[in-house]
Amino acid sequence: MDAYDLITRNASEVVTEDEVRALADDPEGKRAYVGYEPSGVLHIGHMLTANKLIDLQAAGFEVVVLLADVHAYLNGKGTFEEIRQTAERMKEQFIAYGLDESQTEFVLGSEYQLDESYVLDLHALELETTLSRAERAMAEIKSGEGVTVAQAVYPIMQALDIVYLDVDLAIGGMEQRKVHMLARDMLPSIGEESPTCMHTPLIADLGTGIGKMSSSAGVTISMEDTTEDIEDKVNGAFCPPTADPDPTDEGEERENPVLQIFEYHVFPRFERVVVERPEQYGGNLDYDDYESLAADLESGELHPADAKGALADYLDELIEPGRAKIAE
Ligand code: IYR
Repeated sequence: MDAYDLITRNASEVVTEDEVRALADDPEGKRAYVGYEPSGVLHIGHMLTANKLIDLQAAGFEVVVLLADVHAYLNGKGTFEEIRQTAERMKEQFIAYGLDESQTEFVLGSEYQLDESYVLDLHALELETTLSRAERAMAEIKSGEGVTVAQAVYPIMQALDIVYLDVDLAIGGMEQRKVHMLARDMLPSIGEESPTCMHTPLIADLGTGIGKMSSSAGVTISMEDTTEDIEDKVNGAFCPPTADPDPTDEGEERENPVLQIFEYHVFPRFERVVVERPEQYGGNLDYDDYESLAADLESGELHPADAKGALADYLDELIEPGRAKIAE
């Protein structure tokens, strides 16, 4: 796989392709980052962007993980003290998950976001950005009802982070795209460059395949789950024996979250996937890419129950080091 393909594999959106190609051509010394509001425990959503950081490290990028404590505070996630304690735990879990500590720079937002120059640049950007633009950027991020001034400041700070962390590439899930578009449009107004961005897909709700999996609603998978929890959750997942499920009666689109987790979590981290089956049901199946597994599920060669059994085993292996860290 060439550097561009590795950097962009499994991305939903690359802004822009030409800009990322230029980075891929000369990755030496290039920096990429993801920011996370510290939250109790690492879950499958964090793990998806972390997979992308692991790809970027493999391609030669320097990787920055922003533990966005001030952002979490502005989004009503607790006191500074609570949030910072959570950030420390989260950092350990990221390392346990597979981010190479020697190649990853972990930064707490408050280390630089309270500096005078940052605050003055923030105010300059506030002058240029309309309230409605900031509010729109937050549609998929804000927690709770209503919009506070804090939530309007949030995306402007996120834009400024790209400048202050001196990164060449900003990564986030698709829910971050409007913040990144704001950054692309508005940073030039304070004399900074438009940043290059890349967005990872959102995984559908495990139980229904509708909407996106989230830690606040529905079923998610996290590093706190036991092996049995994972088996139960995966067994209960929506997984029709076709790669292109029909919409619901209400016309809502349904994804197959079991296939999505194979595609975005399992195949990027394992060279091959073995689905164990008793001889009487045809024996083991062995896959070295996602497409052949998806094709077998669609054709009926691979039964959803067998796919789920394998998925639970591989997920458990990915989660085990982080789970051990939590138990310490
Ligand atoms: N908005 C993110 C957290 C975040 C991301 C970046 I990239 C920042 O520079 C700052 C905060 C979230 O929703 O978790």
